Amino acid sequence: MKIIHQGALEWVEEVAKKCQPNEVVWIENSEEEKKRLEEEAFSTGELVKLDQEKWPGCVYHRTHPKDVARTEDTTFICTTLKEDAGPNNNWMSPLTAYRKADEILKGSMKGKTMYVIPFSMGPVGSPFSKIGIEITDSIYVVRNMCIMTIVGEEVLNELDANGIFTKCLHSKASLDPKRRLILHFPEDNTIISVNSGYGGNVLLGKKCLALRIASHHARNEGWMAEHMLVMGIEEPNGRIQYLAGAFPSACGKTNLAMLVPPKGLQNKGYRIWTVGDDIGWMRIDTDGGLWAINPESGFFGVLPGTNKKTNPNAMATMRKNTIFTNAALGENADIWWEDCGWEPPQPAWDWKGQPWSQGMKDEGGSIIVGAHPNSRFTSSISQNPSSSFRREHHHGVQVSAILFGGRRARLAPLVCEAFNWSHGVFMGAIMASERTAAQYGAIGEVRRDPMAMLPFCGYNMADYFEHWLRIGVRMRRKMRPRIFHVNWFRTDENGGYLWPGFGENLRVLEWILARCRGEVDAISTPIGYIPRPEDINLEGLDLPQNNMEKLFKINHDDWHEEANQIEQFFKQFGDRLPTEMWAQLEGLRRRLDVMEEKQ
Ligand code: OXD
Ligand code: MN
Repeated sequence: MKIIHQGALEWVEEVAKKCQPNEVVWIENSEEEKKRLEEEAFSTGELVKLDQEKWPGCVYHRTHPKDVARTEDTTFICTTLKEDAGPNNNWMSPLTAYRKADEILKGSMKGKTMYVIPFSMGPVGSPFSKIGIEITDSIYVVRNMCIMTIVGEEVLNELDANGIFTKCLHSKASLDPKRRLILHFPEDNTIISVNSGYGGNVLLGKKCLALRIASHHARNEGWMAEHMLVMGIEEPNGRIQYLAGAFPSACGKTNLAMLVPPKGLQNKGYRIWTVGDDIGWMRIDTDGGLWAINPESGFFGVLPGTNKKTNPNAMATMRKNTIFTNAALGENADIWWEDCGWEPPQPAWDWKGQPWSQGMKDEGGSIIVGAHPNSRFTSSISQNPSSSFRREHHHGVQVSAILFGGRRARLAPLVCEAFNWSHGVFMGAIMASERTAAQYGAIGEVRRDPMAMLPFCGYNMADYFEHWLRIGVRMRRKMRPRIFHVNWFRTDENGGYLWPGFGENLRVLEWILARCRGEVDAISTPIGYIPRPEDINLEGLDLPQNNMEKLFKINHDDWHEEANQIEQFFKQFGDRLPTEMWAQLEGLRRRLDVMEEKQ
C-alpha cells in the first residue's frame, strides 16, 4: 500500500516506538489479508471458525468476562477547560490523560503485531464523511472495523498528502479493568483506548469518533452527529419519506430501523428502507432541508431477543460473513443466544467458556445464561434485505421527521408531536427511559437521556441544546423536519403492554408522515399534538376497545411531577442552559394548569 500522508506516517512511527510491537502491518481489507488474519486468529483462539455450512464466512469471539460492555465510568472527555466537557461527561485534563495513557502504552505491544487501519466514516468523498486511522493490537478489532467502516487504499487516496484524520489508538494492553481508559481529546482530534477489547470501547469509529468526537466537530462546523437510526418508508404510491430517530438502549431501535410491515400493510405496498440503526450525521443542504447519512457500514447489534419474529431482517443479515461475540458456542461450531428461536447445541459452552446446558443454575439458584445479555453480531449493512438503495448517496436522504422515544410505563402517550422546533428540542432534552431487568440499577427507575446522547455527547450538553436550537433557525421553515415523541411501552393497570409494537409501529409512522405532509389535523394538548382517534389506521389489528384511550391519556399530576424532575435535571447545567429550555418548561407547566382549570 502506498502511503503518502506524512503526518500519518510520523504518527504511526511515534506510536510504534512507544508500544514496541514486533511488526507494523497496514490494513488493506483484501480477501487474502482477511484469510491470513483469520487463520492466525483461529490458531491462537482469538477467533473460532463456525460451522461453515450453517454459518458461511462467520466467526466467533469471546471477550474477557470483565469486559463485556461500554464502561462509562472509565470514559473521559479531555478538554483544556473542565466546563467544556460539562456535567454530562467525566473530565480529565489532556496533560494528565496523555501521561496516564503513555504509562500504559509503553511496551504494551511487545511480541505483538500493530495493525494500522485507515477508515472512512461515510462514503469516501462525501462532504459528510470523516477519515480516521485506528491503530490496534487486536485482529478482532481489525475484522470488526473492516465491516463497520470503509477500509482500504481508497481512504488513503482521499486523505491525500495532508488531509485531516482522527488519530484512534487502541491497545488491549493487559486488559486490566482497573487501568481501563477510553480517552477523547476533541481539541486534538485524538482517541486513546487501553485495557479493553469490547466493541463500543475499541471499535473507535463508532461511539468514540462518530458520536463523541464528531459531535464536537459538528458543533464547530454547523452540522449534527446524532445517536439516531435513519429509515425510509415507502408508501403504496411509491413515495419514500425518511425519518431519523433517537432511542435510549433497550427501546428497540435496531428493530424499528429494520421493521417488516405487518402482512396487511405489506400487501398494500408498504416497504421499509434501512439507512442505519445507530448513528445519523445530518447537515443542512442548499435546499434548506436536513439531510442525513449513516456513517457506519455495519451493524453491531444485540443478539438476545433477536429472532425471526422480533427482527427477521436482522436474522437474514447475520446468516453469513458475521462476527458473533459472547454468544453460547456448541462443540459442533454452532451458536445460540437466549430467545433465538432454536434449541441450543449440546455439548456447549456459555459466553464465559464454561460447559453449559440450558436451564443450568448457579449456587444461588439463578439461571445461568448461555449468551451474555450484551452479546453482539457484527454484519455488513449491505446484507440486510431492507438496506436502502440511497445508503451510499453522497448527500444522504432528506429527513422529514425526527423521533424521540423512551420507555415510559405510565407517562408518555403512544405518539405526540411538538408544537414547533424549539418545543421539539425541549422534547428531546427531557427524554427519559425506565430501566428494564436487562440494565443495571433499580427496575422502573427513570434515567434521563437527552436525545439518547447522554453517554455520547462529546461536550457540555447545555451547549448541545443551544446547538440544536440554532440548527432549527438555520433551516428553511417549510423544510424543517417535524419532531415527535413516541412511546411503544405504555402499560395498563396490570402491567400489560397497551400497544403491540414491532411491525405494528408502522401505523404510528404513517400518521407521523401524514402530519409532515400537512394532510391530517391533530388535537392540541399541554404536551403537544396527539392524533384524532380516527387518524391512526387500526385495520386488521385486534386491539382491546379502550386501549387507544389509555394510550393517549395525559395525567395532570404525573406530568406536574415530571416537570419537577425536569427542573432538577436542568439545574445541573447552571447558567449555561439556554433560557429557551426554561421557557419551554414554564410553558408546559402553564398549559398543564390551564388543562386542570378546564376540568
Ligand atoms: C450501542 C449502544 O451499542 O447504544 O449502540 O450502547
Ligand atoms: Mn447505540
